[in-house]
Amino acid sequence: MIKTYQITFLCFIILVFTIIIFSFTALAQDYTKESKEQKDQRMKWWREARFGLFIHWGLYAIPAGKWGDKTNYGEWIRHEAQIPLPEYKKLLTQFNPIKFNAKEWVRMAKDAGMKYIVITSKHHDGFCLFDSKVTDWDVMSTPFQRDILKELSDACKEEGMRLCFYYSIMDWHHPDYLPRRDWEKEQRPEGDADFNRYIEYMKAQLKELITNYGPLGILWFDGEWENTWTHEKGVDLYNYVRSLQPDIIINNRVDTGRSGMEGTSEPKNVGDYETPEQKVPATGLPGVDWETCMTMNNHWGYNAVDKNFKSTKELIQLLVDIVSKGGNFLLNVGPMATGEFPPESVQRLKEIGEWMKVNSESVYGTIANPFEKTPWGRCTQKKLDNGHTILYVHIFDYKPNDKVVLPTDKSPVKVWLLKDTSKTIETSLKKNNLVIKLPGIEPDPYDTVVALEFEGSL
Ligand code: H79
Repeated sequence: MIKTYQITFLCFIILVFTIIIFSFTALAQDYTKESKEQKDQRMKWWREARFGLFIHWGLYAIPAGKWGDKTNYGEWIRHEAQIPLPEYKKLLTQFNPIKFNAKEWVRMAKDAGMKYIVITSKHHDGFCLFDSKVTDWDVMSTPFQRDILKELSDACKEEGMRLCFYYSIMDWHHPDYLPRRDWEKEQRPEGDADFNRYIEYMKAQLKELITNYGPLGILWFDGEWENTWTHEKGVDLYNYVRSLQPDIIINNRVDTGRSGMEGTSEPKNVGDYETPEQKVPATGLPGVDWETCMTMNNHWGYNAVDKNFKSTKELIQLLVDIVSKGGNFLLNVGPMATGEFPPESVQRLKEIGEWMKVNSESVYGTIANPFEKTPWGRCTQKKLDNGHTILYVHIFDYKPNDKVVLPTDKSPVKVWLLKDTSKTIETSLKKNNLVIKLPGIEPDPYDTVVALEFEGSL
């Protein structure tokens, strides 16, 4: 006879085993092995967005690029000017950006036509723009004492903007991070530094970022190139972040193996997209997702004397060039220590927004140009549900009454000018080319866009 207590005991054993097995499968979940459909679903918003705002902000905004008699520093100032940690820590007492207004920042991005914001939750100097319970090296230790990322997170939710965080793996402040900078090995001896303990610190912070400010769009890692970071650690961190928010997007810098500023990785590397920095790949990166990040002037962090800003025309044409090659554009602003964007950046965002208001449908949700050479500008295209294709012809150098030639022998079913749909535009086929006769209108100062709808693909 089986006794009741024996049954109870058996049930208990089965329960324990089930729990053990379940927790093992949960622990072992490998998010790098998803199907193409699953990844397509996760990347959907990002592929449609095409345009985002990068924000580099931290203590380095206070010196604004100046240290001693040099003025060409940015967010790397502590390393480049070799500022000892106790000296750099003094900036903490000066951080008080009373003009910071999260809503204004988000509105500026939104009005510029940007669909996501990536902000430095922690840059290489280790300073955190959020209220972190695992360090005092954060905004709550400054006179400002406001959780900047919380305010941004609330503003983004209100405005329908995707919030994303940059997070540096390299950390010039945490005692457990290794290696030390060459120049500070004596000032900051390694002592009993333990890199695995540093990884636990990162994981605790990433959990804070995702649970207190999320759901997030992207985790944008950086500072992964020092020899303490390995492929295995990258895979583990990727899976850890996905386990906290399965649909989050993570850039390729979570892993090793990046080819410098070209930003591409090897197939074995994890990460959802490639990250060219300050450059646009000549013919895009076919078959993979990628995003070019770029500064508006020569620095990521605020530099008071750097007035070498790209013009609005250059910025819009960069956006169109990148999108025509199938990439996203992450354009940087380095806010000042007051909490405001530099006026040059504000003006450019505004002007980009005015162009986007009329032309954004030629950017959002479009895919790469079908043609090889378009000397007059760029093309983007969009597939419609009915099988039709809209081709957006971006004419950078518009001359009224001029002709633009497309290398296709297809005739469009519809042609229109985005900035003035009342204008009729004639097209004709000549020797396997489609010729568009431009109307005699005032050209757009940045990029005049003509849309053509075709049956089927090009
Ligand atoms: O966060 C931004 C940069 O701080 C970071 N990535 C972007 C998104 C970055 N890390 N490394 N690099 C960029 C390239 C390294 C450049 C260096 Fe230098 C050359 C580091 C020291 C000499 C650039 C130039 C920074 C200081 C001077």
